[in-house]
Amino acid sequence: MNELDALVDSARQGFEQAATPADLENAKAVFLGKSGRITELMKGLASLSIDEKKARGAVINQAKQAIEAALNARRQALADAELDAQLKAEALDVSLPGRQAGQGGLHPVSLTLERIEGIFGSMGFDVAQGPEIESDWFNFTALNTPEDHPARSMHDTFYVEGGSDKAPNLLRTHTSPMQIRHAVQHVNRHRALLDAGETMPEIRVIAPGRTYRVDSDATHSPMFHQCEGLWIGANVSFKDLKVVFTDFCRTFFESDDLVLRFRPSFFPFTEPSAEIDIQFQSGPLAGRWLEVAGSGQVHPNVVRNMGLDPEKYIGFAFGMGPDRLTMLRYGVNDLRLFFDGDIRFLSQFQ
Ligand code: 2NL
Repeated sequence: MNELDALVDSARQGFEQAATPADLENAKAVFLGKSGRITELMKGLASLSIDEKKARGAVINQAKQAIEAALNARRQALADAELDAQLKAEALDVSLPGRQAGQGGLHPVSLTLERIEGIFGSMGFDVAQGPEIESDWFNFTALNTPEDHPARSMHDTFYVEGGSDKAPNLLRTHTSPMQIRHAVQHVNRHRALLDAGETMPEIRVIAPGRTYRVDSDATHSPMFHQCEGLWIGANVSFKDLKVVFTDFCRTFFESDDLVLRFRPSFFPFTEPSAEIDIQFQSGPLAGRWLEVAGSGQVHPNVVRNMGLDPEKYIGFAFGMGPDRLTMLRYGVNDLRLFFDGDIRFLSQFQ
């Protein structure tokens, strides 16, 4: 074997032994690099005659081409091996069924709130939403709640830091404060009419949302939902409240023969006041009286705090618990299920 064949052989072996692309580039340098073996042989041509240069040069070139071919073959082999390894590591079974993108949905209590808003909306009620951190004035004082009322104690209400007489400093215990805010805005918007001694358009609004009380067991959660309603006008009566609330309950529970009972009660913000009970005539809850809301004629002091003359304007209000309505509608017996966030429970409402 001549000297050049031996060189090509040794290059092939060197390339074959290179296990990685980096090894291969190092091996290449030995033969084809600036001071590699082929380059050295080319330099040796300088001392030869023209004819010898031609003959020897052609042979060296052949060897160089053979080495380059071997290099390219090995490069390709290493690249193929790398791709093979990658494909093995990332093996996909394309025959498996695809994974569905998880589909979200509304929380059962949100479904109830949407139902309530839809029903009252169709009866001409606005939907008012507002702050969950409230001031003492909007949450208690404006609602005729005495300074020494137990609801105002730390025992029942979550107070937050930074409060002053005017600054918001408690988590609202009901959504009534939002109704006061809405009523005051309404009155201000119609100030000119009122000043001219004319009658303003009626206030018809519901206030759904989160509320907070220091309370926690199977039927009470420190965060719960409330939806209050307010109807104020020059010519509204308890009859209107009864009609509207009866219609609401029958639509909400999809039960035309559902019966309502207004039972005398007491709230600081209404006088007279009534608890509202419902009775199903069929189904699993038939025959039992179930308490669903509180209601009453808005107390004159509260009407005055809205900026209205209680001699001219009369109002009716109600408050209900959407969490409890959701439990009744779906037959859920533990309120805490709504707030545990267990997907096995929540997905049943989709
Ligand atoms: C209950 C009691 C009630 C009201 C809420 C109300 C709101 C304003 C003025 C007067 Cl702005 N009253 N709200 C009235 C009576 C009862 O709710 O047991 N809720 C679950």
